[in-house]
Amino acid sequence: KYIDRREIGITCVAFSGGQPRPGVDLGPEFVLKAGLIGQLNAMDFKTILTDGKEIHDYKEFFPASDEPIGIIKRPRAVGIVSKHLTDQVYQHSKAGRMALQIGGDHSMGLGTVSGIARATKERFGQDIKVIWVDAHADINTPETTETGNLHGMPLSFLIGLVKENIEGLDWVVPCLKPENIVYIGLRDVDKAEKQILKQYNIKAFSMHEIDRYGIGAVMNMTIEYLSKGDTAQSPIHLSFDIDALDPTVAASTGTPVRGGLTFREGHYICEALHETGRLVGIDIVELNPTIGHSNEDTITIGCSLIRAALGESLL
Ligand code: 6HN
Ligand code: MN
Ligand code: MN
Ligand code: MN
Repeated sequence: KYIDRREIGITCVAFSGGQPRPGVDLGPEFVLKAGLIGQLNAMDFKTILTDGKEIHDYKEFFPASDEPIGIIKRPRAVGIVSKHLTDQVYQHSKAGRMALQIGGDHSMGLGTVSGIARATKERFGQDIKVIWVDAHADINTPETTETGNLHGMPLSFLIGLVKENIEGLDWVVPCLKPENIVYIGLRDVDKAEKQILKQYNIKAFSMHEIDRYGIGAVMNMTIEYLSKGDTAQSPIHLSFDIDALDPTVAASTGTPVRGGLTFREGHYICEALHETGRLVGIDIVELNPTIGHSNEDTITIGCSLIRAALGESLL
């Protein structure tokens, strides 16, 4: 009921500034070359490229110098990208389209969640719920980060943990409640992040829980958790970091961690979310085709995860 037409608004974010390794900005180009648009059209979706452009790098908006603030790297570039992305995603979502974002590093989650949250609040008066599928928790604050890489911090900004104004990022308005997040796939969480997860009682299914219960039960619990109370049927955004998958499955990513999701577990997550009928947005991020062996596999899997979340049937 949230998506009233078979239309997908696609924003390809060619950005790597939220982390140090070059190449993640090439993710979208490879995904398009792999034929994603044709695949979605074959599923009877009308695809609408943001501003009619295949790739967005937002470089014309970057400041000439972007000195670190404390240890935070490239705050202005990250801020500008996500500020534009917020408006682009908002436009699609507001028009009742599925918003699909391809990255690019995960700092872009700042923009995707902000845009979707604004649109769903306006359209339905409801708060957005977010499934963050990732090896990492991406919830460091500018105080707790050990690396200064903003792809490890978007959720702390989104839930309002960052009180100080950081130049370039001061536009971010907290738009996500901690109780409306569910993590799946965690296995490399920094000490300070663990404290934040505990303090705010954030729901998380780490690889340990996936091993214990199996992915079927984990998705049942996830959907049950997101279906309580007066926002029982509220819209859901999926932010899928490809590093949630095991590196033997998807090697082309910047911060791989052993012991991840299998090919099927990743797809099952997407299929189960599709079945809820509540998905309004999808991010697929951290595809870095310049890293790892057989990058074709990682890119192909990115495409098939997207199709799974859009309801490609297996039979
Ligand atoms: N990602 N926790 C580490 C950091 O730098 O804060 C890793 C972050 C990884 C971020 O994979 O999107
Ligand atoms: Mn991430
Ligand atoms: Mn990650
Ligand atoms: Mn770590």
